[in-house]
Amino acid sequence: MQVHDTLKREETHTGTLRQLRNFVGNAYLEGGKPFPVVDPATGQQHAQAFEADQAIVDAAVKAAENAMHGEWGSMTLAARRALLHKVADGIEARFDEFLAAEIADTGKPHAMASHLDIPRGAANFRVFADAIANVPTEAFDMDTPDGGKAVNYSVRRPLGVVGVISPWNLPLLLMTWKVAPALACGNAVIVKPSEETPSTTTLLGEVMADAGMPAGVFNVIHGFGPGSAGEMLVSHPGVRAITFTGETQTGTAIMRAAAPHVKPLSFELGGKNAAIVFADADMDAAVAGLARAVFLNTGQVCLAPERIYVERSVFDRFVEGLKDKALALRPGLPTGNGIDLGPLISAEHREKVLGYYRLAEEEGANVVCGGGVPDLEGEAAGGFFVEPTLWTGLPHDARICREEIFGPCAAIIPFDSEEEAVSLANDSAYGLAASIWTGNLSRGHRVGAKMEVGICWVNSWFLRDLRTPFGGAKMSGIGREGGIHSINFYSEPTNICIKL
Ligand code: NAD
Ligand code: 6OD
Repeated sequence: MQVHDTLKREETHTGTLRQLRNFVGNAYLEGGKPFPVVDPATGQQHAQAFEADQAIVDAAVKAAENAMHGEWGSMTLAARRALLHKVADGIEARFDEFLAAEIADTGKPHAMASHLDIPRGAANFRVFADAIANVPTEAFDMDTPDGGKAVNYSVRRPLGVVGVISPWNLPLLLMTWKVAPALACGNAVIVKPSEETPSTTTLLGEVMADAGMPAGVFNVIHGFGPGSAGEMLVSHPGVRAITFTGETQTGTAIMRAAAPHVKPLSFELGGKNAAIVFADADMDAAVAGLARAVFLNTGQVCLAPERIYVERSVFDRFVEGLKDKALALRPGLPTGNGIDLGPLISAEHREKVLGYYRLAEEEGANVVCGGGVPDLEGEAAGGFFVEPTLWTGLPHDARICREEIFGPCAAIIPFDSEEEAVSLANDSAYGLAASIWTGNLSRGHRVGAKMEVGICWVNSWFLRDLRTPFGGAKMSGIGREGGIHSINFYSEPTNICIKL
């Protein structure tokens, strides 16, 4: 089946806009209430999506259930794996369309989207297509009370219809990170992408259909959270599990809505990540590595450090180095020459981040650099840009050091001993990621093992092996995904006990 009208442009009262329809049973549906999708680099609407109502959500659940009971449910593992590789091929074949769609929704610099977001979209499918082929089965033989024997083994079954709710910061990457293992395990999915970034998920519908994915295996519903498609998906009795990436507060709302049906939940939530820089670190590498960590994607990466603890003897040198990196960043339109700082996702999010910039000063921060809005010309003047910002002088209990900001900013705080650094880093309600910068790998190992987080990098950041467990401790999440951990969430074992 060839479906080629996803991103078709239509004249509307606001101009020529891409139309992002709900995708159910391998077809784009008419219906739903239109809402604008804005390019954050210019502040201009570039598309309109259609908010799914209850009838559309019900249709998506029905289509997904039918897929589970039909061809998809009885497909061989080899055929399923081949389809997932074809989906990866499809993303790669339409790389430029995915790139343009992701950039239009997020405003992120071209280099970042082309090196990270889109390649990871394809890689997620390949990795889980292969992972599912290598899952062991546990088996136990046992003595029975009558002196005989029995053998136990387990088979993995898919959960059924899985709801995938994804955020706006790395839209294709984070959505496929959940869709790929869910499909590898034989589930059907209904994806609710962020209302801010619906384009690449909608485009993926075409790729799925063109790859030969049976109708109803991959469905997309658009809309918002409370009282909209998100909540309808979570509370729908036909949806058997929810996998969610987003804010911690949203996670608690989803938990409440999922509770009546006791749905399994996998949550990747917010963070307030710490980095620790020891005096024995390669200082140039630490400065360069942390500049990338703090400012990549304009700080809108859940793993980004917003608290940097630096050993006192190298504090001033580190602060000067990071400040130079911040001042060298060039904000602007994604395709601009040498642009390496995109906008924040929305006017609303910029207000939130600027509110924290003001709060930092009220809490007594010394503003090392930034703190405001850059002066940009042309189309970018309408975009949601902020200056990269660094603070020193904040007390550890300041709200700036405790609450997730999700912007291109960090507080830099001195420490005097390894023990103190560990205790400061762990003193957080969150526990997603940490990074340690040291020339002493024994120390890296020792301190890493004490970090109360899901992932701790030593002398690096956001270096990903997709076979490893990924997730958050404390209020940063529930469960782990990646490799066998994803397979464990998206499938359920049944123990077969055979009396011999
Ligand atoms: P968000 O929680 O506002 O929205 C995420 C998704 O949830 C969106 O699709 C939204 O429409 C939906 N949603 C909102 N309320 C809902 C409800 N009541 N029921 C069902 N769905 C609902 O998050 P965001 O602003 O899109 O993303 C930024 C946040 O995500 C940050 O806190 C960041 O740390 C976190 N994040 C975490 C990870 C991780 O791996 N731990 C990765 C990326 C982002
Ligand atoms: O790399 C990944 O698999 C992943 N889930 C990254 C999350 C980034 C948060 O913004």
